[in-house]
Amino acid sequence: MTPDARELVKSARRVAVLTGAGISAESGVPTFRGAGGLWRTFRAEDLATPQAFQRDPKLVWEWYDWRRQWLLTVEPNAGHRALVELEDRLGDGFVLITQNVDGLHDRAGSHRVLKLHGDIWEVRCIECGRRGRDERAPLPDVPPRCECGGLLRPGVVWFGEALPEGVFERAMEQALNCDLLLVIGTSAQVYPAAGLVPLALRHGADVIEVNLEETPQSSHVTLSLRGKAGEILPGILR
Ligand code: BJW
Ligand code: ZN
Repeated sequence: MTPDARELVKSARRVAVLTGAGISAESGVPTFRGAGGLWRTFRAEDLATPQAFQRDPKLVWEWYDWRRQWLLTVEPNAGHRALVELEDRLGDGFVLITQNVDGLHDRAGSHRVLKLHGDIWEVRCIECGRRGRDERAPLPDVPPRCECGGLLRPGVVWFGEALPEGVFERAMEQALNCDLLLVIGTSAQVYPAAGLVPLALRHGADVIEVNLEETPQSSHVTLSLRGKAGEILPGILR
C-alpha cells in the first residue's frame, strides 16, 4: 500500500527538510536548470566558479547584482510558509537544510536553517578575509571592494569549493537521525547536498520528494509527489 504523505508527516518526530531552487520558483525566482532555468542563458562554468571570478570579477558581480535586485522584488510563498508552520510545531525536532542562497526561508520566518551554499547577501574579502552583509541592490560599485582595497566576493559556494565549515557535517548528522526527510524542489544533481537523500534512506528514514519533474532520486524515495511545492506542502504539512 502506498504510504500517505500526511500520515508520514504526522508520525515523524524528527523531520529534516532539504530545499532547492524549485521552492522559490513560485515566488518568481528563476531556477538553475530545466525550463526557464538561470543557466539556460548563463553558463554555470562561466559564472559560478572561482576561476570565472578570477578571470572577470565584474561580469560575475553583474550577474549577482542582477539576481540581488530581482530578489528585492519577490516575496516568500506558501511553500516557504508551510515549512515555518511545521517548524513551529516540531521545534527542536525540525531542521531546514537549504541549497538556496536567496534568503527567502529567513524572510518567511524559518529559524533552524542550515545554508549549504551560503547567502547571496553576504560578502567576503578575498584579501583580508573580512566578512559582512550588504543588502544594497544595485550595488553602488561593481565589483565592490573592501576597506582594505581588496576585492569582495559573494558569500556563496561555487563549484569546486568546500561548503561552509561545519555546516555539511551538521546536515549529515540531521539526515542520519531524522525519521522523515522532505526533499523539495531540487534537481538532486549537485553534491554533496544530493548525497543527503541516500544517506537518510540508508539510515531508515522515510523520504518524501516534492518536485515538478522526476529526479535521479525519485525511484529510490518512499514517496515522490509531482507538483508545485507551494500547492503540495500546505496540504501535506497541516
Ligand atoms: C519545482 C518547482 C516548484 C521547479 N515546485 N519543484 C561529478 C560527480 C559528483 C560530484 C561532482 C562531479 N564533478 C564535480 C562535482 C562536485 C560538484 C557537483 O556536484 N557537480 C555536479 C553538478 C556534477 N560540487 C561541488 O563542487 C561542491 N563542492 C564540492 O564538492 O567541494 C569539494 C571540496 C571539498 C573540500 C575542499 C574543496 C572542495 C559545491 C557545489 C556548489 C553549488 N553552487 C551553486 C551556486 C550557488 C551560488 C549561486 O546561487 O550563484 O548552488 S550551483 C547551483 O546548484 C546552486 C544550487 O544550490 C545548486 C542546486 O540546484 P537546485 O537547487 O537543485 O536547482 P535546480 O535548478 O537544479 O533544480 C530545481 C528543481 O526544482 C527542478 O528539479 C525542478 O523540476 C524543480 N521545480 N519549480 C517544486 N514550483
Ligand atoms: Zn579586505
